[in-house]
Amino acid sequence: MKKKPQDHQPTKKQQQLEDFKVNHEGKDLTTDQGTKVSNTSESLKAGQRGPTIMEDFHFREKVTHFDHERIPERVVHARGFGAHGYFQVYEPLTDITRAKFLQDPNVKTPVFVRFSTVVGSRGSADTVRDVRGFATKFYTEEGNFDLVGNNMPIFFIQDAIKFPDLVHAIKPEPDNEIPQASAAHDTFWDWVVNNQETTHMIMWLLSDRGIPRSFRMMEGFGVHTFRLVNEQGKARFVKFHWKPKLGVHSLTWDEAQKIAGKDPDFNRKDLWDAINNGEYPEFELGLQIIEEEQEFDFDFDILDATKIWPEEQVPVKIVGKMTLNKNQDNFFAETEQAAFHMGNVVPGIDFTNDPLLQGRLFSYLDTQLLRLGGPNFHEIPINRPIIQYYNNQRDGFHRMTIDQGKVAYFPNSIRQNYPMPQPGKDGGYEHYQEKVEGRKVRTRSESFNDHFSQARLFWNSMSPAEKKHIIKAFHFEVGNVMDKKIRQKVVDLFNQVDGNLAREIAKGIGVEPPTKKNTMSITATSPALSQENTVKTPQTRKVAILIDEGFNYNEFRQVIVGFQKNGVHSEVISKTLSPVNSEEGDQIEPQKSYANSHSVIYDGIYIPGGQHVENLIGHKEAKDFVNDAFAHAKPIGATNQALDLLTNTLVQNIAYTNDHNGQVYSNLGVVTVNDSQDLTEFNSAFIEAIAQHR
Ligand code: HDE
Repeated sequence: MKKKPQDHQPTKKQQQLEDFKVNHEGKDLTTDQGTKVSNTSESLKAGQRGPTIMEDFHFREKVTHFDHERIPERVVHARGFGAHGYFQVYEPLTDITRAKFLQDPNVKTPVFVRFSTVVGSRGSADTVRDVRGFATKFYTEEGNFDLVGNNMPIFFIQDAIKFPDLVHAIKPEPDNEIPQASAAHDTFWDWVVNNQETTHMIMWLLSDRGIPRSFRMMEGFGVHTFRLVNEQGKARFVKFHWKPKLGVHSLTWDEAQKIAGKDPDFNRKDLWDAINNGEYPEFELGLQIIEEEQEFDFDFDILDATKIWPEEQVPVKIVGKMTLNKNQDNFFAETEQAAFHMGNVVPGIDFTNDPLLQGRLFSYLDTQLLRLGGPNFHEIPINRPIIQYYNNQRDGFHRMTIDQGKVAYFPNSIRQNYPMPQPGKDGGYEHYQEKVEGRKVRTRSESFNDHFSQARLFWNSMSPAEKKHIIKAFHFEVGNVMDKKIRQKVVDLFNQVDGNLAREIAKGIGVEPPTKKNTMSITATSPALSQENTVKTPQTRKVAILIDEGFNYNEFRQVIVGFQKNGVHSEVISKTLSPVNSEEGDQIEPQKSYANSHSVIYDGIYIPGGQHVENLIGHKEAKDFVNDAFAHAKPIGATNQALDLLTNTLVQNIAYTNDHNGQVYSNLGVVTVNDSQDLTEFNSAFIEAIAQHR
């Protein structure tokens, strides 16, 4: 996981950004005009106790700037976090696209990625149940290409004209602006029962995908069907995927809710820390490709954004890898001012008639004109391409470039028509010449009408644990709906997905089970949909180690070494932050105390043996740590005397606490050993449990 030093080489984009950076270290304070300031803590007054006077240019500048320092937050995806990196293709993709950045495995294309939640405001918590945005800007030698995706492969609606309705329904209700960052309220579920096309997306949203453990452990999807076009002009349909090298992992709902209070920045901090630690998040780019001739070979319409292309039917071809290797320097300048747009494409990548995509092609530029204050936001450092752009667009708020000469029109003879459009063979973007013909109609294709088959496929593909989580999520989300009629309609709607699902939902929300249970016996599954089949690794997991006066240092040290070998992080937690003495006399300074940590922040816990265990047994917080970790099915490790702590917690019936004779015992993620000073075997069993996560 640790990267070699050459990975720190700044990309071309990172070098470009250097020109805009300002280092304030050791500098004199000046006004925005460069005049040195003598006092910035007292305003200029007429007499010591008199009024502040207009003449105080420094006061006016300082306060005016402050008064104007907020910009509108994004209307959706307001809360986000970005990082820099690069992308490299594994093999030339010449056969399928002419896009230059997909031709040469030696080329590192700079990227900036912004992960986000959708519904909450900028200050909302990271771990709410929601879709996550996964937007990538590739700064290619042919201009910027933005892949503006989500962590779920489908969407709520089929036509972009419904987007304002959807968002009004899911955002806080307009009379009292409640609830924040949540779909668990009447207007959203009223929307759902009146829009059957949303059914499939609800299955994803209420699954574990809605509460990712980490941005580093989510898949990303372009959602829409795009086109790739090669040099010969041959086009194919494509869907874009990002596959995280660490696998796809989630929190539990109880954890997610508690983390929202304990550490609302949980996901952004996780990304920031991983990059700072040199554990660069990696995502492989995958393509699903359908030949034009096969457009109608499927039992779904490939232009319908509420449908996946099951991976077992259309395999995902892995074509390259993105590595995020640098944190931003300034959140506002980079993450907040980043502007993504599907319309930012390069030759070789093209659109289809997906009606959701078509609408998005309008919306992003439009909203950014307002959010970033005019038509020149492409000049903001984070948004600039790495190549110079030339055209006759001029003026507008905050124009930065000084465009020389009198000509700002085309055609012209004064400058021999320059800057000059170029034909496709010389790199000009030429839209794919798809044949389109039809009457002007406000209708939807009948091929978009099946709203339940894939929702059922998703349900059928879940493991028993994943199904349980979905049912519980329904109980929480729909249980918060006041209007009983809406709750009843939810049950009736999901009866069309699966009769048992509907019955289970009904049980928790005080309404009748479906009158006529759906007994449809379609059992097709898609294993790729279940997170149980994902990559499992201990790398970058974070374990809490509980210690008190008189812990056993020898055991502590052996486990730490085991962690380090396997890329597992740990934090030592005790009553206070004061140094703690081991039995052997070694001193350890805890990183956290019970007052400022909680088991939900960690992926597992370990308790070494030693006399300290008696103290731990007396600490409610230490027992809470164990009980909570157990309730969340996290790995718990305990060695020698520490088993006595477990017998004082909910773990008592799971942990094998007697007569170990030095044998390691592992049961439901609880790993113990007694009578053993050599923890080699314990370490491998505990690391394995950490890799399994739950
Ligand atoms: Fe967005 N979406 N969206 N969206 N979207 C925005 O653009 C919109 C949709 C996505 O990190 C907005 O600059 C419409 C699908 C991401 O800055 C806005 C429709 C997918 C981000 C907008 C959709 C997305 C946005 C708000 C229905 C996944 C954050 C601020 C057709 C493929 C990008 C902004 C970032 C942001 C409109 C549906 C992903 C209003 C009209 C489907 C990741 O323009």
